[in-house]
Amino acid sequence: MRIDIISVAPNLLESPFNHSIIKRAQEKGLAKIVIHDLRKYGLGNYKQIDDTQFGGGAGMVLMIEPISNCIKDLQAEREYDEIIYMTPDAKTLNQSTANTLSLKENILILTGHYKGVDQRIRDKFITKEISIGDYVLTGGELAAAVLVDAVVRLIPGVIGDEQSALTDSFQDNLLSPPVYTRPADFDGMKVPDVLLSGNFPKIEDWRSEKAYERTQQIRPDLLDNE
Ligand code: 6GU
Repeated sequence: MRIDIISVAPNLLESPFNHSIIKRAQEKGLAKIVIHDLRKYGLGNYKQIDDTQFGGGAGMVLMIEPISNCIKDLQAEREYDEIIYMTPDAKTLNQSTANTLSLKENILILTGHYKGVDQRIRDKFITKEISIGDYVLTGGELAAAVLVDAVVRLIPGVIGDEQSALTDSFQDNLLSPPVYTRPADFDGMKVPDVLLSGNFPKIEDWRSEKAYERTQQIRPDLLDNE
């Protein structure tokens, strides 16, 4: 999968993709993440990329020309399955969206800043808008990093243990059950007997039950959506 990201703060995006699983995914050739600095497409000597909004109001808006030119340059190289705009005024990311995106070939992500981008960019180019939660960040870069991490780890071969991505929290709209490792007894705090029993069908039943209990307690809304 190839992921292009257009950003006004490209250095915010370098570090998250140069570690651990996402780094290895790129080394294995399973994912290629390319960051594009919108400033290079800025207008005039000052490389202007934002301007005040029509109608008045606080905050700058990213202008249409630099973004449009940047997207068109990228589209000349390849066809994108999705052009995604990261913005708090959108539907929130969930596991189902991450699963769907992990099957795509080419994705382009546009990250906003300030008051966001000129609405005409959204109308003309954007095929999907994503927020990562009900709070406001200073820019879409960290949100894009979250999205890319959630998507790339689902690409087959990225996570060694194939089973592991499938048993994540949310994969079945349930939170994960509790997990334990050695020692089996720490100062009298014991690991549940069933996990030491070697009875795997029984262990699976226990895990399902705990996952359901935890979801009921912490995120009952996930059960309502079924
Ligand atoms: Cl995608 N962008 C910004 N700026 N803030 C957010 C967000 C995105 N998602 C949640 N908050």
